[in-house]
Amino acid sequence: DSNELSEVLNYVNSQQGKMGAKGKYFGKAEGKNVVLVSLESTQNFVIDRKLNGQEITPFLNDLKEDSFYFSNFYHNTGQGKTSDSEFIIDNSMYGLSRGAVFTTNANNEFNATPEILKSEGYTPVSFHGNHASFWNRDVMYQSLGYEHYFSKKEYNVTEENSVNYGLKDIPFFEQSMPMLKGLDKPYYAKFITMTNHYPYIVNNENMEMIDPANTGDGSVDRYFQTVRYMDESIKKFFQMMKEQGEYEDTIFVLYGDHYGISENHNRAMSEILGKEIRPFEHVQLQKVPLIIHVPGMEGKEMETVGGQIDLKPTILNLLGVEQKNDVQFGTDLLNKNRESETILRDGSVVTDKYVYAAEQNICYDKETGEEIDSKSCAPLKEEAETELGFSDKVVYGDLLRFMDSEKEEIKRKIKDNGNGS
Ligand code: GP9
Ligand code: MN
Repeated sequence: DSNELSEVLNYVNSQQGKMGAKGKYFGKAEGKNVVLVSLESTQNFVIDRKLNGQEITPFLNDLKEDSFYFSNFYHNTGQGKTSDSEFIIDNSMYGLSRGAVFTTNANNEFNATPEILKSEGYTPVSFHGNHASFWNRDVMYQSLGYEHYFSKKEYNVTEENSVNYGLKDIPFFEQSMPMLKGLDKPYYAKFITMTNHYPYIVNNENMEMIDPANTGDGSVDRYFQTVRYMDESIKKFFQMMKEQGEYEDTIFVLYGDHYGISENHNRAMSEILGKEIRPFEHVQLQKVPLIIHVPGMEGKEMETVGGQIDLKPTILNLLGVEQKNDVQFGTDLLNKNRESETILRDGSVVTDKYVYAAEQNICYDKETGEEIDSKSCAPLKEEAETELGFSDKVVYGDLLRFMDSEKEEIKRKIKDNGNGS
């Protein structure tokens, strides 16, 4: 009920309150278009790495030099995979411990970024070359406030230009361009790539821009080729954005949606990384790239520990949009007062000092990777349980439907206090 919502609001407001004033980047990208690019299954270990002497992500490696590049950024997803990443990013709330919010709670009341930006005059849309109903997106997108979903039926998808789940990333971006050009500005446009998806199928020479790895684990070996292909597609996308005159007025947020290589491939991965994969390394492998490009702003590596949960407040702050009494579990990644920390969906926690691996209940020193006394991580474990619990309560109880009456109540209290009563 609405009492439960007040409890959650008290919690999130006290978390946000610790940060103090708006950061110095508030409003720095006011009125700009926002382009989100979901990098399918892309883990951060590919960034700046070479395989057989060749870069795996040459374009992203370059792009990050004149962007904010977050080198300690994690996905917070669970079983809902891509859909969880979308949910987390647009709402700054966690996915569920089981199943996918997109399928189980699509008719809830939300206060998502697309809806907020629509009331600021933005056109919020999503582009993705799969069937509209996959992950129940066609239904959920309406609840999140997307104005249009450019899905498979709006693309020309042939056997020739497809692989795995469907339309390959290069034709996907090529065909999306005229649709993007047709939108009213400013837009909030999400592009969900798809080619770099398990089992990483390579069906054509033009996907062999680098040689595969040779661990003998086929999907790990091909992963580098499909990541390389995706990187090329993003390079082409940026070229087209420049040619079409969209680039200068747009901020780009590129992020990995979730891990690509599961624990079942630890043997091959330890060969690639040249070390044993303990729970510490497993948690570190949940790092995904985050590159935020704001035209005209200088590049900077940001070491703050964060996750997808932080993107909503980060984007809204850059755009200069006030967010009072919103249920957000994340904080603005560009605010230097934020706590350097993120909570993974399995209850693991990463801070600038510690890595807590929940499943095995082991505490590590983040810097050295050494196992340390579990007491150091005990408060983190508790915090994760509290926060994930609050988020679950909001989703299961559909608590945001009480937001309007809660806001009235808050206004009334302020007014009463003002009257000295
Ligand atoms: C499907 C694509 C992949 O449309 O987003 O979904 P995933 O399996 O990664 O959740
Ligand atoms: Mn995915």
